[in-house]
Amino acid sequence: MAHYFVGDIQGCYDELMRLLDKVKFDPKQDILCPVGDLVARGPASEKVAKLMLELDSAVEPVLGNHDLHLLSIYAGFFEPKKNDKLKKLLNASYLEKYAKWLRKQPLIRQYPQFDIVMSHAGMHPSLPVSEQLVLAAHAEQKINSKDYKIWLERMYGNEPRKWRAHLTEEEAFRFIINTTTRMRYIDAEGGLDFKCKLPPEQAPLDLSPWFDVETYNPQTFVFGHWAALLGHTRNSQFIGLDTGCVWGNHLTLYKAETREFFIQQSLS
Ligand SMILES: [Mn+2]
Repeated sequence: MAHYFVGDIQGCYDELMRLLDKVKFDPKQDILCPVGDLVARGPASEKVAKLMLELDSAVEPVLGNHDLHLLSIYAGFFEPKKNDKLKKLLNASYLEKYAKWLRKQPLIRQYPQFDIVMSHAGMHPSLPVSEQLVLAAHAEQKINSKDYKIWLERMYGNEPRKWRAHLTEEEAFRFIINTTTRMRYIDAEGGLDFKCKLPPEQAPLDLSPWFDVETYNPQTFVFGHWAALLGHTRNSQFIGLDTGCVWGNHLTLYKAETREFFIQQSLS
């Protein structure tokens, strides 16, 4: 049995299949742990979604911003963006089943046997992981509840930038969603920044990648979301798996048992 963490798939079905072949992935024994953003910009989101449903208990994803946005499109709040290639998925017979499945997925997963914490964008450096897990559990309940559409509508927005005690329920919800699915940089005041998507060497000096801010959380963090990093965090405590397959770079798989990386060049 092995655990394979994989970067942002974004509808890159063929590349994912090549990687699963390469490692001889066996759904009866192995677990695939995608870091979120399963669908959207790549050529075959509908095939990736179908595969996720077929893998069933052999797949353990976390939610990414594109996964949450897909739920908002499904709920009727938005039309797909021009560069989202979601048409086939939105017309698929299994769309309802997929949306239901997606709503059951968490924002954060822990793998204590490897001392790994996984979320799509990362974990806030200034809050204990245990507190973020509590906030995430509340948010996950809302997304999986009957009232999920109300909460999806409340999800959009950049405030509050900073955690503080006595946030309202809605503020706490947005804070943990933004932290775990959208965060890249933290500004000089400790607030989340959502504007800058540049790699760290090109970023303004008052911004730090979240993984460069000093933290007392000792775990290894597995994340995706930030294609411009191409996996380079310069710190083995932080494993960045988004290597921009959908932008013509490559898809990265990480086998936790052996700490091996496998890559597949983009086929498009
Ligand atoms: Mn993302």
